[in-house]
Amino acid sequence: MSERESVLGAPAGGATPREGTVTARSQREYEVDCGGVSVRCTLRGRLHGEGRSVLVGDRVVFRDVGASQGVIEEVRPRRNVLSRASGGKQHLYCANVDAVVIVCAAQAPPIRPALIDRLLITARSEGLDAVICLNKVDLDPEGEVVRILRLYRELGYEVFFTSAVTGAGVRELGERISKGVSVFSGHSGVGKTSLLRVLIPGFEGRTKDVTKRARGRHSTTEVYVVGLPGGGFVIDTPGFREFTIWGVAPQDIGSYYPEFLPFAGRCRYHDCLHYSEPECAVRDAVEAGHISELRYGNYVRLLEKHGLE
Ligand SMILES: Nc1nc2c(ncn2[C@@H]2O[C@H](COP(=O)(O)OP(=O)(O)OP(=O)(O)O)[C@@H](O)[C@H]2O)c(=O)[nH]1
Ligand SMILES: [Mg+2]
Ligand SMILES: [Zn+2]
Repeated sequence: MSERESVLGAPAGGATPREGTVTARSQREYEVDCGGVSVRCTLRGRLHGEGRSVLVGDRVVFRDVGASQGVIEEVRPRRNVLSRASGGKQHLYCANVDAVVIVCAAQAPPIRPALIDRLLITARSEGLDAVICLNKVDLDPEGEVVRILRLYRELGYEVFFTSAVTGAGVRELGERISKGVSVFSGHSGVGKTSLLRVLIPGFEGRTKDVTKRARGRHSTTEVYVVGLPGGGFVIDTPGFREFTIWGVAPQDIGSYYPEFLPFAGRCRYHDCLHYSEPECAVRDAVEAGHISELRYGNYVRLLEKHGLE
């Protein structure tokens, strides 16, 4: 049965289970899109009991319990799931996505290259495309941050330079994400929702005034999906304060640094962590200027934080 048929065919107050996609999630409620119609759902007690989480992007089976109201009974197997760690706990935040757009700002808030690396590793470890978007280039078009992001581009990463204020680069970004589902990920205040406002005419974004915490800024407070006019869907997320990678073994971190690969095979130890081992070809390459100190420094920071006990 197609989604459309299921919408039209469901009896009022419906006993027939239907399937849809979770498009938003607040404290206790989920919005489920079923053939273009939005249904507000709660979670069946049993799923609560099993500690099963329902994420934006999940395909779910739900049962109608009233006008535009339903109860989620089952979560379909996921293609992938994005998670991060903070406070030593894993937080899942969306499922079934195709690409992660790592949004950072040329200025305000300051860039943290190690964070970009963490997000790149998280995306790649889930087999997802990763795209970097340096926003607010209007504030500092030729500054240090732009130079750092050019380095990432030289390393083969896809980097877009955008401004939600002047509109520069936003069309190119929109074209890149016009297929599948992308998630905008990055610190609070880098301009994720502002970029969506440029990409989607008339779109306001789901924000709340967080007067106390953020001096009247309109921070995104929930994860939700929105469609782009040229095709594709974007998941907007609340900016995070802390993002730690989860589920990547220390000895694997180096494999996410493509510039290490030509040298890593020449280290004395085949399981070299390129940290303090003797005759490490990667460290030699950093000293010789073949690998950027910035990237190697990020690597060491990740290793020290996640790997070395
Ligand atoms: N100069 C400049 N300011 C921008 C740009 N994009 C966003 N801003 C401003 O930066 C601030 C934060 O923008 P938001 O879009 O709310 O940032 P966000 O990433 O969605 O933040 P959270 O929802 O808290 O995660 C707002 O005051 C925007 O007007 C830009 O390209 N240039
Ligand atoms: Mg936002
Ligand atoms: Zn080494």
